Amino acid sequence: MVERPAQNSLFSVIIPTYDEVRNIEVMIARLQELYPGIKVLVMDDNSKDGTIEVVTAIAAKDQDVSIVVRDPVDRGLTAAVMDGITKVRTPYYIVMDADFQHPPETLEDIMLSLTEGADLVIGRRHHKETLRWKRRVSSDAAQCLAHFYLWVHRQPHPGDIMSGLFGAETKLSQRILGEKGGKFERKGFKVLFDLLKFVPPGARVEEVQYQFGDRAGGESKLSSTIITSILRQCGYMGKAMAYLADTLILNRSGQMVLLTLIALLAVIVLFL
Ligand SMILES: Nc1nc2c(ncn2[C@@H]2O[C@H](COP(=O)(O)OP(=O)(O)OP(=O)(O)O)[C@@H](O)[C@H]2O)c(=O)[nH]1
Ligand SMILES: [Mg+2]
Repeated sequence: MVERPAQNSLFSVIIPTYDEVRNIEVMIARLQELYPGIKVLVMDDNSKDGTIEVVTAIAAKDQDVSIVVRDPVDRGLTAAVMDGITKVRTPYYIVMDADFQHPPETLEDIMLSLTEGADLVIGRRHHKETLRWKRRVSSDAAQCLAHFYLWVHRQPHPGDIMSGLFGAETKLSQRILGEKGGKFERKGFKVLFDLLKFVPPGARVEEVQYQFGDRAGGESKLSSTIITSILRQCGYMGKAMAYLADTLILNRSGQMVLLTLIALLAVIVLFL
């Protein structure tokens, strides 16, 4: 628990949701128990399972909680988080999933780093034993590729670029979105990668470790498009590769092989 509760009101937690009725109420309650006074902003993409009704009912009684139900035409995890960031009115925000894979307790470390002057704090997944091997290979390949891309462009390249748990100074992020938001992969899943591409020189980027757990309830929303979506985040070459994969109608395994090959190439260029 944060020792100085007054600090909590400096933070908004942005939770993107799609069909999270089995998690969201417990998650909001847990956050408020740990960090009384913290703001919670749920960015929902037209859930059909009652998530909207549950959060709307909480928000009606609690001014610290709000929900935005987004335009269905613009559905996307990255788009939801981007819109959330532009709506934040507190000095800092933290993005986290609804399904308890990001432990609410880890927010305390992120909050501390931010109040001590960090501009962007990234939750680095500690254990990934819960991932099946196929997911782990594609996750590692994507990390390598993103790492290489950021290294080439002399941008910060922390250990877990694919993390969905991160916090930042609000004004800086809003400035990045205002200037570069058009270059973000709105329908993508990895908004942190896009943010890192445009973090200004000298920005203080830090990491905190956390234990990546199992989804508490409900279903994963990750789709097979994630691999080409990450490729599309890697400049013109990446976009061309993604186009190639889509045109050749590669299945997910084919796309995984392609991504792994490109990542391998990146590692060779980076280290040899
Ligand atoms: N607003 C919005 N939220 C989404 C969308 N897709 C996923 N989410 C939310 O984003 C968070 C992460 O989604 P998950 O499906 O858990 O993805 P993941 O954690 O990478 O995958 P798993 O490890 O399989 O759970 C959850 O809170 C989801 O409800 C979307 O299209 N729009
Ligand atoms: Mg999840």
